[in-house]
Amino acid sequence: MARKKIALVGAGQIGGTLALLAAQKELGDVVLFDIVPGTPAGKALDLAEAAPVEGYNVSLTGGNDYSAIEGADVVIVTAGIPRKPGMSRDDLIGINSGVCKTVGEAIGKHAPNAFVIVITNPLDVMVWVLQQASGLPPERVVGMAGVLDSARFRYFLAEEFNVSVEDVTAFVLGGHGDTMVPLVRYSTVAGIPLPDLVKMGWTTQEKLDAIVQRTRDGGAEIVKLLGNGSAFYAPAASAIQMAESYLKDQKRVLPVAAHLSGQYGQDDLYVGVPTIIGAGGVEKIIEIELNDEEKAMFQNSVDAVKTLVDVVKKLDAEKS
Ligand code: A3D
Repeated sequence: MARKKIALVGAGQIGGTLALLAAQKELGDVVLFDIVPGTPAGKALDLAEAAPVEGYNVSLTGGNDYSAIEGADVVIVTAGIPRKPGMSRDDLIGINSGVCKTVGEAIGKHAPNAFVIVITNPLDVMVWVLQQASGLPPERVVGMAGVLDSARFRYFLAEEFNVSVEDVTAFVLGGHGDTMVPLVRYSTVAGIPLPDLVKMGWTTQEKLDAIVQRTRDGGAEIVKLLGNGSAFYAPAASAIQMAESYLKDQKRVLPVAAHLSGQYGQDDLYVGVPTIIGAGGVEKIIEIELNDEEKAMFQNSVDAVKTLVDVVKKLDAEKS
């Protein structure tokens, strides 16, 4: 069986980490693309030279020409600029929407059969831009955010309860921004919902509320600590989990920014929802029941994403 091909558009902090993880898991041959001369080829060569030590049997190459991504099975997009301290994800919209349009067109031309995972911020609207520009079917273009946001939530909960991260499941809905909705009711330790754990005295409501807020601010916490750039290890690990589920048809249930066409009462909008990811891409969007409070929080998050879509539409209209 021929090896799969994984194209990484953007060879920065996340791009390089994606390449390492994809190689270590032997998901397929890896090609890095970037507009900066030398960077993708340099990172690819460095990682290829680690192969004899790490023992991975994949090829790693890099280039500055879009022909490099030709025929890719998976494309992961991190092209653009990251946040600096004091910036919100939304401040990136002007530059990154232009980048995602160019990248989308290139994917449509060179890798039209790929499963595409977008990471560039502001996430939900960037996936929307890229899908439109690519012409690929929406079930094969998704955004990575929910896996990361849920992972942060899981890590904080595991720390609080002093249990393995593996036994904590958590759900985060909505857009990847300050309005994201960590769903306490649907988050558990070994199947025990968080509200029950409060009743059992494992934690207090105040501590749980603080963890929810820390999850919402998870990206900013790292941006502040790093001082120059944003998180990259956990974002890369999260996108690789999505790519693996697609490539191996694992049918993992993962929260991703998926294209809604009627689900959750939304139309032609990308936003974070639980999905099943398999060989068909987004094979199913799972519509969970929300109570009134959760519905209001979800709607607030959806409205924030819609506002950004309108900003992009306005920018486009000004250009044409
Ligand atoms: P960084 O290390 O700056 O890498 C971005 C790379 O994109 C650089 O190497 C650039 O040269 C390259 N680039 C810029 N324009 C183009 C273009 N037109 N074509 C190809 N490559 C280009 O950033 P990073 O890797 O830390 O972050 C990448 C993106 O991911 C940023 O927009 C972040 O905000 C975003 N991000 C998202 C999450 C989510 O959870 C959604 C988390 C962390 C970062």
